Formats: sequence, structure tokens, C-alpha cells
Amino acid sequence: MLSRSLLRVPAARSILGRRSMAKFADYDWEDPLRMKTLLTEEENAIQETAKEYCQAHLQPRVVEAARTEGFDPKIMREMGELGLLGATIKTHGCAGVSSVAYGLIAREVERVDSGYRSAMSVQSSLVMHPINEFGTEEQKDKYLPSLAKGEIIGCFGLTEPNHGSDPSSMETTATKTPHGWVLNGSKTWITNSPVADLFVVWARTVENGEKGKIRGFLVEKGTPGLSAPAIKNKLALRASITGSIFMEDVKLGPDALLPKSGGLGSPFSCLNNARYGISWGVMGALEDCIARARDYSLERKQFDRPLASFQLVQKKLADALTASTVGLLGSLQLGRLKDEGKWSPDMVSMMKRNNCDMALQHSRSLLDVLGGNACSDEYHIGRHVVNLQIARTYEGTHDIHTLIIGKAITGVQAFQ
Ligand code: TGC
Ligand code: FAD
Repeated sequence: MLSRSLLRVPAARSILGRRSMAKFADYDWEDPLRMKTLLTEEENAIQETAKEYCQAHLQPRVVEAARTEGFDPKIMREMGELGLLGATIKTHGCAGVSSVAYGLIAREVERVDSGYRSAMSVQSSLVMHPINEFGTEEQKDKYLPSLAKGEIIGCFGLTEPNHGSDPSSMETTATKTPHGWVLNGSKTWITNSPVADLFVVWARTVENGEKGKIRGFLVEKGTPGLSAPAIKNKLALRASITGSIFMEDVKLGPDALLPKSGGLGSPFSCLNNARYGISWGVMGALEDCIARARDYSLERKQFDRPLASFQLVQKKLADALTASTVGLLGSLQLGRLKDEGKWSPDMVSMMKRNNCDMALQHSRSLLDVLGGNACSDEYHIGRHVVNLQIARTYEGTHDIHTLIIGKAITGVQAFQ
């Protein structure tokens, strides 16, 4: 027994009294915990702009694009016109918005398809960010404005055929010569590479026969020795284009080096931003699955009742909506911390891992609601499910992020 009843405390009495008489707020299944009220006016407006574009211009294209593996590069120009590319950068014609606004853009793009979000986040976080962070003023002036407008497309080559989770063992080399650098090696599973005008390639430097640090290089399309064939017949992310990068004695001038890059921390700093964006994006894909499964369950009848009236269907919707609501609030808090400079990469790993896992688990469960129609691409959820398996894999697999978080908790490294 409490020695002093809570009800004797005047403030508590009045709170409890008010609560018992209160008229509750309406429950909005599209925003159950009123996340909109935590966003600034500007962030809400940016989300609305992104949503209008994505629903009017990307959604009508996506089924055909996924069927034919047909990525339309015009999409990058359209996104550029709206200021969706490199949106957090404050100079060179970029929008200079908050990290939260960047997350909201990723959420709206991936509500349509993870592949479109991939194309957008590679351009923004993995190409424009390293140029802005590690480049010279000349490199920034030369590339950032046209990347921001989507006039040129970029890609990011870190993964190699023999080294995915462990990029520190990469085999690609950049050998110093009297005239600059010579690149040799290959990269695989590279988003945008077959349509890229500009390649950000990570390579281990070799100077006077000695291996040095991993550094970033800017390679333009058409440079002799460079090729980037597409990887066809993918099972997922079919609306985005993915390829290899082959480099055979690719000769570059000294100005191809991103001079402020040095060590694995440089590509990882790009991944922090992209992983953060993915944590928002996959929640958009899950929200789309929830909306579609809900509509379907209200329309479709079995045993003379709408599917929505069955408890097992309601459980799937309730579990999925709880996961998307909690995941979005986690990403929002992470975004605020990022903007205040109070974040760490381990926090990003936590939200990337959790949200990808939740999105995959619950979209998979909602696919059941469609019954046999799950088999048809016109119902969209199946496309999200296969995409989300890869969102859980790229930018660090689920298990790699488990080990990053485990190391942050215990201080003990468990990678090898
Ligand atoms: P480790 O010894 O832990 O670290 C090496 C150096 O890097 C620094 N570092 C970071 N810096 C900034 N941000 C981070 N997140 C960082 N993580 C590590 C670290 O401080 C250290 O610096 P220094 O100065 O002491 O040398 O590295 P490790 O070799 O043991 O590797 C650790 C591990 C496994 C976590 C890491 O290699 C990893 O994250 N692997 C996953 C690889 C990955 O995420 N690849 C993504 C490829 S790009 C992609 O998938 C694009 S998909 C795009 C799309 O379509 O959306
Ligand atoms: P592996 O590293 O071989 O891992 C295989 C399995 O082993 C995984 O389950 C992994 O978790 C597990 N594993 C590995 N090491 C450990 C360990 N120490 N402990 C426990 N388990 C472990 N890369 C780029 O550089 N740029 C891009 O633009 C890009 N886009 C991509 C687009 C698509 C569509 C895809 C599919 C991939 C893309 N990637 C890109 C590559 C992606 O980042 C890698 O696939 C990913 O990092 C995993 O590497 P891997 O495929 O070599 O798997």
C-alpha cells in the first residue's frame, strides 16, 4: 500500500478527473500518434510536395517499370526540378532542408517503390554527400549543381564481387603515377551504374608499391577502361537499375581524387546518411502495404462478410500499423538528433535494422490478406515484399547491423 494515496495530491486528482470525463481525440489510422504535429510547417509542406509528385508521376509508372526492369532516367530530372536531390545540402542550388525533411521525402518515394528511393538516395547521400564533404571547391562547382538538377546521374561503388560486408578487404586499387592515378578492379551490385555519368569509386591507394588508405575517386562516364554493364533479371528492385563497374587501367588526373577522403570512415560517413534515409523509406513502403491491405479487406467478402471483419485479418493490420507508427517516431527522433549534432552511427544502425526488419515482416504478413491475388503485381504488396528483402540487405545487412549494435552495447567487436 502506498502511504500517501495519489488521489490526495491535488494535481493528480485533477488530471485523473479530467481524464475520466475527457472526450477522446479521433483515431486517425493514417497517423495514429499525430506525428504531423511534431513536424514543422515547412516539413509538412515538403512531405506534401513529395507525396503529390510521387503519387501523380511515379505510381502510374511503377508496375510497367518493374515488369520490364525499365528505369526511366527522366525521373531524376523530375526529382531535381522539385529540389528532392541532395536536399540537405545548403549550397550549389540544393534545397538545404532538415534531415527530417529528407526522411519524409524518402518515405514518400518508397511508398511507391524502394527502387525509386534507391535511385534518389544514391544520388543524394552516396554521390552528392561525398563530393560536398570530401571534394574541392572546383569539384563541388563542377558536379553538384547538375547532380542537384538530375541533369547527370551518379553512382557509388564500394561493394566488390568478393567483398560485401567486409569492404576493408577490397581489391580495387588506385595506383599513384606522375600524372595522377590508375584504377584497376571491379564493383558489383551498384545502383544506377549503367546509366551513371559520374562514378564515385572507392579504392585502396598504392604509392611507391606501398598499400595505403581507402580513398574516393570521381570517374566520368566514357573514361577509357571503364565499363558498367547492367545486371539483368533481378528478382527485386526491378524499377531501379543496377550494374557492375569494371575498371581496367583507368587513367585519371590528380583532380579525380576526393582529397579530404581517407580511410574506411569516408565511405561509411556516406552510408550513415543513406541508412538513415532507408529507415524512413521502408516505413513508407509498409504504410502503402497497410493502406492496400485495409482497402482490400473492406471490399473483399468471404463467408458473406468482409475480410476486415475477421479477427485474424485485424491482427495483421494492427501489428503492422503499430510497427510503422513506432518505426516512424524512432526515425523522427533520430532525424532531430542528427540536425542537433547529437547522433551516432550506432543509432542509425538501430533504426535501419529495426525498420527494415519490421517492414519486411509485416508487409509479408499483409500479403496473406490478398489471398491468391498476392500473385498479381497489380496489387503491389508482393513487389514491396521482394524489395524489402533487399532493403534489409544493402547498406549493411540485418546481421551486420546486429553486430554494430552489439558492439555499441558491450564494447566487444564480434565481426571476426
Ligand atoms: P571498423 O574497424 O569498425 O571501422 C573502420 C573505420 O571506419 C570508421 N567507421 C565509421 N565512420 C563513420 N561512420 C560509420 N558508420 C563508421 N563505421 C566505422 C571507424 O571509426 C574506423 O575509423 P578509423 O579512423 O579508426 O580507421 O571497420 P570494419 O572493417 O571492422 O567493418 C565494420 C563493419 C562490418 C561494420 C563495416 O564494414 C560495415 O558496415 N559493413 C557493411 C558494408 C556496407 O554497408 N556496404 C554498403 C555498400 S553501399 C550500398 O549498399 C548502397 S545500396 C544503395 C541503395 O540502392 O539504396
Ligand atoms: P555477404 O557479405 O557475402 O554476406 C552474406 C551473408 O553473410 C549475410 O547474411 C551477412 O549478414 C552474413 N555475414 C557476413 N559477414 C558476417 C559476420 N561477420 N558475422 C555474421 N554474419 C555475417 N553496393 C554498393 O557499393 N553500391 C550500391 O549502389 C549498391 N546497391 C545495391 C543494390 C542492390 C539491388 C543490391 C542487391 C545490393 C547493392 N549493393 C550496393 C551491395 C550491398 O551493399 C551488399 O550486397 C551488402 O553489403 C552485402 O554484401 P554481400 O552481398 O557481399 O553479402
